[in-house]
Amino acid sequence: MSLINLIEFNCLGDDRGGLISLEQNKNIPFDIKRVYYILDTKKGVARGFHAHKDLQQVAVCVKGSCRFILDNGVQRESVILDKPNIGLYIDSMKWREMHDFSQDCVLMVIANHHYDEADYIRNYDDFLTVSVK
Ligand code: T46
Repeated sequence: MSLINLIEFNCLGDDRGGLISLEQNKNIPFDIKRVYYILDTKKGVARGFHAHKDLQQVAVCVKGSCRFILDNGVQRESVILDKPNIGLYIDSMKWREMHDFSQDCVLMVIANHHYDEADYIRNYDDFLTVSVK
């Protein structure tokens, strides 16, 4: 089974321009507790390199592009996000890395929990120990 789960959002735009609406438990498959966005990422910088014990997220590249790697400890897959109407669903216990940010990239992430550093697994060997059982 693929690790890459993409959600396509309806485009509600008209001749005035674009509009996309995100709603909890409708096109976002969980209760929304937090939204953050990553922008102005410096050239050549990669981010992520962690997993979450208990966090679901949907990542949307609302402007520009970046490449996600998702890894469950056995499989590793890559996807380019470059459309504001496409969300990448990221389940808990998936190692994630973000690479190849375009200069104009604005990556918005919707999460089902508040920020909690204790939920992060930031060491890949620790991740493998708990994920591959
Ligand atoms: C993820 C990927 C896709 C906060 O204080 N609150 C927040 O909501 C977030 C997301 C981060 N922070 C702090 C924690 C660190 O001191 O901001 C700093 C940078 O966070 P981090 O290095 O974890 O950022 P990324 O880009 O590596 O990862 C982020 C999310 O943290 C993570 O949950 O799945 O984006």
